[in-house]
Amino acid sequence: MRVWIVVALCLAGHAMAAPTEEELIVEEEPMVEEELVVEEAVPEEETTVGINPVQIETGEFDEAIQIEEDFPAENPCLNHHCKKGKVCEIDEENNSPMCVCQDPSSCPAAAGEFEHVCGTDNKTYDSSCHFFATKCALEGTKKGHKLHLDYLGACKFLETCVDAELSEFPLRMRDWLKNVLVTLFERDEDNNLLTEKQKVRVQKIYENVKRLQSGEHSLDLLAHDFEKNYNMYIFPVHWQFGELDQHPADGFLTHTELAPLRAPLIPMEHCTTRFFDECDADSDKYIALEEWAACFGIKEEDIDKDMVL
Ligand SMILES: *[C@@H]1O[C@H](CO)[C@@H](O)[C@H](O)[C@H]1NC(C)=O
Ligand SMILES: [Ca+2]
Ligand SMILES: [Ca+2]
Repeated sequence: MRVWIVVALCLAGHAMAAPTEEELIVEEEPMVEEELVVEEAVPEEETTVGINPVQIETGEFDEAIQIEEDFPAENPCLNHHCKKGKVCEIDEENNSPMCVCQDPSSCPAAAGEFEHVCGTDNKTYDSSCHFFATKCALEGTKKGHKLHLDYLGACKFLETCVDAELSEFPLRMRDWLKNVLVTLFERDEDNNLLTEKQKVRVQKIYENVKRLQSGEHSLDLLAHDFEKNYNMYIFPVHWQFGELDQHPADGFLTHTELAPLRAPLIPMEHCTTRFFDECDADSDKYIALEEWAACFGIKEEDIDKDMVL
């Protein structure tokens, strides 16, 4: 329920919605540790601590890896979680579970165009299940290595992001992050979406936001507010980084970690790709907290690693 409230608000707000599913996280850079994290049997109930509006929809698309439940006690695949694009099969020799590439034709038929996704090859896939199954089949090849899920929805023509638009992007994104946090705060009551420490921080923002009332904010107003209430934006920028930096939480965002935020945003905000590309100032393919904060206009002296937790 919460998801849709948050999402609806985002849509109404600034066309910067961020619904997404956890599976995007699984689209891997082939980093050894990350692969392990995903490949290993993950306990079914991974807790979603400090839940993120962009990650709440966890599991919605999990039908793709339904497991036969005839003999729950005896089926080694029952609690064996495979990453997206793979399914569990029993190794006959020693009756142990193993993950093998899923046949795309075994994916459930897409219920509609809204399930389509666009790959970085600019090819439309029926659903993320079809995408990940296809990517799995290419594992180990250069093509497979380069293929990522780019955005949600069918591939379409995306306008080039010009410099003037690029400079507006962080203004709206920052405002949106702040609104997401405030909404979480408002609905928190006993949901524990935020930790106590986070609540104290958001409380201040919340009181401030009551002044700058809702509605369409012009870019001028947003720019002015950022200057005037700069302090209010520091925490939301850190918070979002922490929400994304979890696979692993190492102070760097990979393409995969960023996907839950990017993928739903790209079709609506054509500067998304360029913004995050340029965010990686040293072009090492990772966005460090310092780079992230800088591209949202947070001053170096206000970057605080402890605030991310
Ligand atoms: C990607 O595909 C869409 C739809 O087929 C097309 O309109 C667009 O121009 C393509 N983009 C690129 C960069 O080739
Ligand atoms: Ca990370
Ligand atoms: Ca970098």
